[in-house]
Amino acid sequence: MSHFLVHSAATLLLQLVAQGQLDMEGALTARDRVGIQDFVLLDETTEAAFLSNLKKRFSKDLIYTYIGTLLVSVNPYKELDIYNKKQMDIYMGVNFFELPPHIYALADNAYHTMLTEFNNHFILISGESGAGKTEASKKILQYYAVSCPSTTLLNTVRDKMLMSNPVLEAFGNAKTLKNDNSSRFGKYMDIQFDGQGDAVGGHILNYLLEKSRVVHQNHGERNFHIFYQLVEGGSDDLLHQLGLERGCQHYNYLTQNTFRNSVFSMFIVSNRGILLINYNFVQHLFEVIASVLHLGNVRFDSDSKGHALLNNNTELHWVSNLLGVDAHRLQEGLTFRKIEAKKDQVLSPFTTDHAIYARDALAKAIYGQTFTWLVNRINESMENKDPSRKTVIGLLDIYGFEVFYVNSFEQFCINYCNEKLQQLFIELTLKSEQEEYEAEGIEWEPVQFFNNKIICDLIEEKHRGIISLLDEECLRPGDATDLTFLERLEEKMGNHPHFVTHKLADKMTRKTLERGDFRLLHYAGEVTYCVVGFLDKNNDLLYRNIKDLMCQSKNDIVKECFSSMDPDSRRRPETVVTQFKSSLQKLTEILMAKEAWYIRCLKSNESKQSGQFDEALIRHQVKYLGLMEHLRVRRAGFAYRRKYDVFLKRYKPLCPATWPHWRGVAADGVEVLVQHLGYLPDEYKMGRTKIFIRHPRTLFATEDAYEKCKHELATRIQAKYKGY
Ligand code: AD9
Ligand code: MG
Repeated sequence: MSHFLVHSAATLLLQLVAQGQLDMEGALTARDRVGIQDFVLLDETTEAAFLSNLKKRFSKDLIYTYIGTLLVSVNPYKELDIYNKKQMDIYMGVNFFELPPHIYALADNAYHTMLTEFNNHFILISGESGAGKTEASKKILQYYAVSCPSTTLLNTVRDKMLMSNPVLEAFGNAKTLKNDNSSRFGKYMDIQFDGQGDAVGGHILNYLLEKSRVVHQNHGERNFHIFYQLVEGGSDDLLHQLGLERGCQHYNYLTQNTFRNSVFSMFIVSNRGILLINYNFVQHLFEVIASVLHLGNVRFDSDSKGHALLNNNTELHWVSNLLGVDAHRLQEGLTFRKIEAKKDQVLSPFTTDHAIYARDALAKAIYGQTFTWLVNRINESMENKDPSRKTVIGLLDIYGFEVFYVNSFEQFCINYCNEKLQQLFIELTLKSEQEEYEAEGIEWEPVQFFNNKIICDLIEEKHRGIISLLDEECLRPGDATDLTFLERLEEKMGNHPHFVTHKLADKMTRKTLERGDFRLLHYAGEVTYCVVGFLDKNNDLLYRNIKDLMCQSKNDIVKECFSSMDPDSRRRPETVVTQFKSSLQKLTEILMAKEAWYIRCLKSNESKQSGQFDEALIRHQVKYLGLMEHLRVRRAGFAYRRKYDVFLKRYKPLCPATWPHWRGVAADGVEVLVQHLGYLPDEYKMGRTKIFIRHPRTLFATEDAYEKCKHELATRIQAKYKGY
């Protein structure tokens, strides 16, 4: 072992002692008590050993464990005293394996790699609904906000980044059966840093908000938090102004009346002038939220011909007041459809069902558009004013895989998105890792893994996948319905190993399926989807007369949102799922161009209880997340690799033969260098273009030596100049 490693191991031991993680009796005692902090060091790579280690650590509130540089996190469902300034200071600038695993360590290492290599990174946080992704992304953001160097000017950018979280959570999160604070939109946030490592800006991309929640929630679930925050937490004056009564029971769109802690702070903060959105807009934002609630209370009766009639005018007038649109035209828009026949316009009356549909479509459109508007304003406020020299760390926090009793179009989109992220993970780790060894001529025993590409293809393949068939049905004039869509699916997908329909269900899985259902065997488990509503939700149509009316709104937000929807365009807009598919495609491209870090979040139990380690549930997640395969690849493989010239350029001062110049081939220089550093034959391999280093600790030791050498060099130069 090189002396660098000895130094590193000693540092590690001392730090563990200081942290109370290790007593002086030595490493073995600690190992027995707190388990192994990197699965790569486990004696055996069986699932049982893996779970037992995870469980042991969980019972000691040690929720983080590494697999190499990947961080596994188990949701503790209780506040742990490990997220504070003191902990942040401990982890700042320290090598990955020198301290117990922590999300701060991962954040810090991504940050320092970015600074030293001046390249872009992203942190992929994945796991099923309620596993802890959003909490993880918040911890990382806090870490950067608190621990990066700062100037007063830049503090405001930081405050804005931090504040964007509660604001977007208020509008985009809701209670579901899986998670009391479930993300109902996908979020990718770039944190931009300048060359000194100061956070100088941020940018958010948002993905498909589950806006159907505005008008309907399943039993036991709730609408978006913001509605409750307004009707429960708004001042008397404000509620009076908006025509709202205190209490959710007054609103049809708000079914449950338990009130979660308020994050009403955005408005207070904007009052103090720090933040996010111009104060004038805050009032408009309240009006939008209130108008949606009033819309939900608009009711219809039917006349003798079965046509819809407004039940009473009060709610409608509130909507028209708050949105600043003509009440008569609004009423017309909700009860008639405008049909253009040649040059004439004919009003065709709605049935009550149709009127309810139009009303709900408007509520969803207003809310959905406003959400995007909000993201845009937040982006403006966080914009980096000098983008000349910047690198980024991207944080991806998307809705997790979910299975409910009834699963609809929304779950289909969410689970599809999770398939894509799993595919990305496989591409970037298991697959490309093994391909790289092959390309570099490194001897390698291949590790088998399940590649979910087959499911991604089933869903998204051009002309043949589920999405294409759904779009075809949506565009087909005439008698297309949810059930004809299902028939098409049965016809085209019947034989696919990951697709089960009513007809095949008994035979294949021995579980029956209802007539209107189809089942997908996702990477993370089976999900039965009910096709009802698929076509409508995918079309997401809003009648033109309503759209036109909203463009004339006196509420600046609504006006801006609807005008940008291009109401005059005769072109049919892309369907929801196709837009989603291309946004995920773009996301994949954004991510593929960056260096990846992974956090795999595990849900400890289904009942949101602290201290409960549901072994079967966790085993299932460990399996489908591919953690065992990842571990096997990691153990057999190499944690670190760099092109010869890059490696040599950085570390050549450590060896007299390579410093200051190496005249020969870079690979030979690297060989001389690592020999000098005392690398053992088993610790590294020389590939065709790169050096591969098995354990990060070897590299860290080299890096320590480099820092020391740099310091000595600087001191020598200083001393030399002092002499003059
Ligand atoms: V979803 O896919 O958006 O439905 P997430 O985002 O994976 O889901 P979330 O981060 O919201 O889950 O975590 C769910 C709940 O678990 C939180 O509201 C906390 O109560 C709890 N949690 C998660 N992580 C931690 C943690 N590190 N410490 C304490 C935690 N509690
Ligand atoms: Mg979340």
